[in-house]
Amino acid sequence: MKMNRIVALLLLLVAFSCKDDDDAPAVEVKPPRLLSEVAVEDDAKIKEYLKTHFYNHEEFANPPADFDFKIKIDRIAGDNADKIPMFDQEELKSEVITVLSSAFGRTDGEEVSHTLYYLVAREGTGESPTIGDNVVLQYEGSLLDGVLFDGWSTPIKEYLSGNLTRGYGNGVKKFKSGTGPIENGDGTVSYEGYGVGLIFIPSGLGYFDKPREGSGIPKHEPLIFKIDVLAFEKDTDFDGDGIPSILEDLDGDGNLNNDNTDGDAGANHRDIDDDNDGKPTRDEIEIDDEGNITYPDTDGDGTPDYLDSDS
Ligand SMILES: [Ca+2]
Ligand SMILES: [Ca+2]
Ligand SMILES: [Ca+2]
Ligand SMILES: [Ca+2]
Repeated sequence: MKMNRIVALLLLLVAFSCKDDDDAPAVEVKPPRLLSEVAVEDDAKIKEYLKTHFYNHEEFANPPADFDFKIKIDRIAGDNADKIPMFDQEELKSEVITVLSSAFGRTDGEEVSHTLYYLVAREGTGESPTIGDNVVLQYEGSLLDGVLFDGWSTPIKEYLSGNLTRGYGNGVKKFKSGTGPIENGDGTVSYEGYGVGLIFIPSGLGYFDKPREGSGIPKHEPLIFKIDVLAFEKDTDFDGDGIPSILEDLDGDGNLNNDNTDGDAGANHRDIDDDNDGKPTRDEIEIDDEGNITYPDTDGDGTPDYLDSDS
């Protein structure tokens, strides 16, 4: 509201000052920045960061007896001038992920490759979750300038294809969990041997130009997460329709939110009637005593019943 008034006032002032001047430039309205343009910029920012900062690699390589397995990052300078930049550590890895600008409400049809960087400081002793799993973790999110915007220092459960950024979910699934929860006898639990690391997210795999209000995240800003991947629920079935979420990624592109058979409000992993024929998915599949799922195709047209609205 306040903003609108200020804008209105500014427009009025501009209109006023241009009144008697035919040569004055028209009010400039900036077009929204292109995903492709910001992607290049973000990648350069992240690389620059990785080349000018180091983490406590030595402690992870040879853990002191009392080491807490927390990542510490600092700039390469002064006493630390001889440290190895994260960019040159072999535990830094990356993955290219394609983002459609339509994911941010754009209509320009852009399809832009983004590089997600992640650094595995400690390999977990367990398995890796999929992008369709509930994961128990701890994290700390910051901007490249070190300003913290979010964090959770006790175990929290998150659904990797839920209301999270693609960069975050795709980063977390690169890590392995540990063992636990282990009861400490005083009402608390702990985990051992869990994966620890960093995720570097370009804004196109983050919030791009739509960070939540009050989140402290500016538009078009890369994000860094320190994460501890403690545990996960293997084959999480988020909507409880009998099919593990990861198996609802029908096109197999690692994005569960773009598979929506009936075109309603819910992608299949969060829809209990995937073909909207009134019969719950759970009643259109068969699950045996060992948990094996079969997908009947009654009319034999190649589309299983649960995805076939006319059978
Ligand atoms: Ca499901
Ligand atoms: Ca998909
Ligand atoms: Ca649906
Ligand atoms: Ca159905």
